Amino acid sequence: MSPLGTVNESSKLGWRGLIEEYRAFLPVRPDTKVISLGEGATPLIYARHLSELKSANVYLKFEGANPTGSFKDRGMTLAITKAIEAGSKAVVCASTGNTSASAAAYATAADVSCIVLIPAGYIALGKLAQALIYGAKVVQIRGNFDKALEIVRELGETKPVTVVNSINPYRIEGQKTGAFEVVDQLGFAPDYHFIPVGNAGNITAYWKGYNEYVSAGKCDTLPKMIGVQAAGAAPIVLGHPVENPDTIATAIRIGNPASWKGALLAKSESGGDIFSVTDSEILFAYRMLAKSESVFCEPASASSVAGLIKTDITPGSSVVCVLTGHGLKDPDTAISQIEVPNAVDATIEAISEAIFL
Ligand code: AN7
Repeated sequence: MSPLGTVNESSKLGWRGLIEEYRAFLPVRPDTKVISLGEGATPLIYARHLSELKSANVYLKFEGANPTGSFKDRGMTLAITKAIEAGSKAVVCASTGNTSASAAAYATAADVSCIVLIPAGYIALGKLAQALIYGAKVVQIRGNFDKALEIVRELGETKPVTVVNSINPYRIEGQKTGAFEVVDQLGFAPDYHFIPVGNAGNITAYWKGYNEYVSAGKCDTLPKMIGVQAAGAAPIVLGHPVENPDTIATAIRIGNPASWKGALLAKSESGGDIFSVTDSEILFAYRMLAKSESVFCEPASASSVAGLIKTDITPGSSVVCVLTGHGLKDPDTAISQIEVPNAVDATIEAISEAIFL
């Protein structure tokens, strides 16, 4: 049997988790005890309808396929691995949901305790269920994510706990492997990289990853980084913090991003852009992705595609949109977007009538 927090060699047909696969690019020593749940190696799906719509080759990096259903697992495997190496016994994070689910799972894999602060009433149901069932100490606060992160920063300075939000640099280091995978899967870097922006850690991480892969000779070009915020939570677009951010995409309901500067650098150095999309544009992309591309992601994730739909891109370009989290995280939003059919009698007649045969 494998020891706690390690992945059997045969996991994912030989994939050993992203730390082992990208060891040379990550701050681990030969004797570092790696805490992994087999994260990474997520599908890069060719989006045939979007490709036709934009006269381009559009790919979806489906991060919902990670062990806890979001890209956060990329950063968390390394953040928890390094916390354990440093002798930490407890980790803490603020979260709009996905970070808490991931931190809870990896903390359990490492046998350390996990405390999460979440904004009461603004966490998708699946994420709350995850954090609790993985065994985290969940504190719901009367306040938003920005307030929770402020308190977590203070806890990190005053209590014996390791902060595992993306202000922890190991989170960014782990997440940059998303860019490595895109290049390894495509064989080159795309022309455009669309990505949702909340706390701005992921756009910072992908830009770092692409740059490191160019330096290592793994690809020759860099993509234009296109960050997409929700219109009601778009501090970077507006150029100032947003006191009361609001959007249906609760994952990116963030008014004062920690990696603000990293996002602006990614935009300016890559010749990209950061702009916003409305909730109805997000929901349109969300439904379209499921119905036309067979990919069910959460609303925040669909903002990358909502951004692509609005953008004029050069025909023939290659485009990657990161879909950051799984659609099952947020069943309430899914149900609100569809009509759930009533039950009918279990007879051929009643069923035929229901399906208009
Ligand atoms: C699905 O879980 O901030 O710009 O606390 O869950 O790196 O913050 C989540 C963010 C995009 C934004 N898509 O990424 C949290 C949290 C999904 C997310 C983002 C988040 P960043």
